[in-house]
Amino acid sequence: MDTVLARLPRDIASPSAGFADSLLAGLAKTPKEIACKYFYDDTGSRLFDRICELPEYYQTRTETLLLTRHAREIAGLMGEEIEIVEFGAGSLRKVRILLDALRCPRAYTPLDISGDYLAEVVRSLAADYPALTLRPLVGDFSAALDIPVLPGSPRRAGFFPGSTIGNFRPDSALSLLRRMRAGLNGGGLLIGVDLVKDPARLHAAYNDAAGVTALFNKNLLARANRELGADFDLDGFAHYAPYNAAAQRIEMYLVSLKRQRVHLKGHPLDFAQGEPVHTEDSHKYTIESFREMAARAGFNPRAVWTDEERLFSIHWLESR
Ligand code: AVI
Repeated sequence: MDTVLARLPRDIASPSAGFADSLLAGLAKTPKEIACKYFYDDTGSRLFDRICELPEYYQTRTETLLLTRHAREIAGLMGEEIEIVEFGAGSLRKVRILLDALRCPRAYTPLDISGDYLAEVVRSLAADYPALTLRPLVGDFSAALDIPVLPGSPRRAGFFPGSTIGNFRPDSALSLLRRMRAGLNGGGLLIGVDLVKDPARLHAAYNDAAGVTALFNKNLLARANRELGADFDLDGFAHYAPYNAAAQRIEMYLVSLKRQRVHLKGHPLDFAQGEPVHTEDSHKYTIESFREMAARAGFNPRAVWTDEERLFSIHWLESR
């Protein structure tokens, strides 16, 4: 089956145009920054899939275990004849656990920023679930959530796994949850949230021995070279990912190893030796602090599942 990819109505601009403008604006700031949503071109999405399989990256394994363990209970809470809307869908692996447990889901709407990657993974899902209505949407779910309603207006259930909520600052996470609630038209949200834990464990997860996270981080620069003709020297920057215990988040940076000038779309960009470029935050929550934020966003936290080591949590939030 050939699946047609539609774009979210408010996200029709070329992703590369957005990348160039955002990069120039972010690198003109002090301190410099690059928005983390630009990690996910085709190469970055594949690198992220490799991160999910790393021994140090406990998140994916633990969330998959929790989904598998509690799939029937989750399916019961979600109900029948629903449309699953997945935000930042990625590899579409985890949703298969839900699809297998749900009785007669009406449709599945995965949203992702990486169109090429989405097209590929949707093709293989369509082959495995031939009876399911699939409606892939390309777009930035953090900016636009006006998802067109399907014929018959099936009840929606949101799915936001992977603790991607942690990549938003708490105030932005709160407004994103509010927008999701509005976009779900009264339906609930199943969301994965990484938990506060031993800093050494967190540090290892973002500083893996095989160096895949470093490649993922540097892909921002490689992508600028590929797509925008920039001349970043990838060996001139180092991956740096400390845990900020006071803010309960991993912070990711690319640190310039020397004084250097880079060219981007005719603009010279200067980096001092040791200058950091902030590329990502990954906030960690306690079960209680996340439930409190969800309640402030207008959800009723109805159920939560966690593992024996309390590494990761999955929450079912009902719309109030
Ligand atoms: C997608 N997101 C939840 C990942 C995280 O853990 O914050 C992105 C990531 N960054 C480095 N490793 C993984």
